[in-house]
Amino acid sequence: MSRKKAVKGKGSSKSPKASPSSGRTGRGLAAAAAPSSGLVYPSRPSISNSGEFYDIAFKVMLVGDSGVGKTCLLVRFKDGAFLAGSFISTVGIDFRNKVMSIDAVKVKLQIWDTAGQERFRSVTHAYYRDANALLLLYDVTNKASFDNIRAWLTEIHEYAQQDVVVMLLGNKVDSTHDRMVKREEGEKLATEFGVPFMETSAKSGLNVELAFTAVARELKHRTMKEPDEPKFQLQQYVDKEMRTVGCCRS
Ligand SMILES: Nc1nc2c(ncn2[C@@H]2O[C@H](COP(=O)(O)OP(=O)(O)OP(=O)(O)O)[C@@H](O)[C@H]2O)c(=O)[nH]1
Ligand SMILES: [Mg+2]
Repeated sequence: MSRKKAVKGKGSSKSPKASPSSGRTGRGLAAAAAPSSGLVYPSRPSISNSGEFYDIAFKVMLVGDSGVGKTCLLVRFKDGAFLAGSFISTVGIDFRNKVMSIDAVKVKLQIWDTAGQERFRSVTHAYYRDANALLLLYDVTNKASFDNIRAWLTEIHEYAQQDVVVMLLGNKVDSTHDRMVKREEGEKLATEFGVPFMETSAKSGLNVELAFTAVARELKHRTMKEPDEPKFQLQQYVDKEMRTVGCCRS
């Protein structure tokens, strides 16, 4: 299998679909590269300007209401840090790359961090169709963000590919005293829509790595699975990993 190099860092600003570039007040770039095809196939050589090699690549999008912790989740995963302090809303859309090793295969995740604010919705819609996976977040301390999950799922259904991997994440579980949404409620909703579910904390790091690893495994499995190999069970994998490491994996 040939290996390619990963493009490093943040999204470029050449997108024709970009949000207003004058408003760089948030953490994200106001404009980002236009979506291209979701997968990079092992046989096709690829260009890049960073040093990391990879075998396959996938696009993952973080979606959900403003303030649920999408940017913080990405920063935690990518840099192992938590963005404390005042909340700076993402403007438009931005991406970061991370190469993970899954069963000796280098899997590059190109992770798109979207703005949750309504005014950027038309920008983010354009990126759904190329996403291989969507991490849909709500904030366990914010009931409205949970109630809006149904609307988000409708939107995903409308704009994303039919076989997109969707995972529901209840974030901010470190805020135990402010919790407004029970774990069981999240599980119930996820079961209703047939999507895997887990609770996370970008602040403590709880389950952050696991969420991305599970999605990367699912995508890698779909692409490289042998015909007689059984289907990867994402929820089972997550449950098993959480049992193995206890409740508080970071
Ligand atoms: N306690 C706690 N706070 C968090 C966590 N994740 C994010 N926050 C806080 O929540 C606020 C919003 O986080 P962001 O990551 O910027 O939210 P977002 O979903 O990217 O918001 P938009 O960019 O507007 O869509 C910030 O003040 C963060 O510090 C978490 O896991 N626990
Ligand atoms: Mg953000």
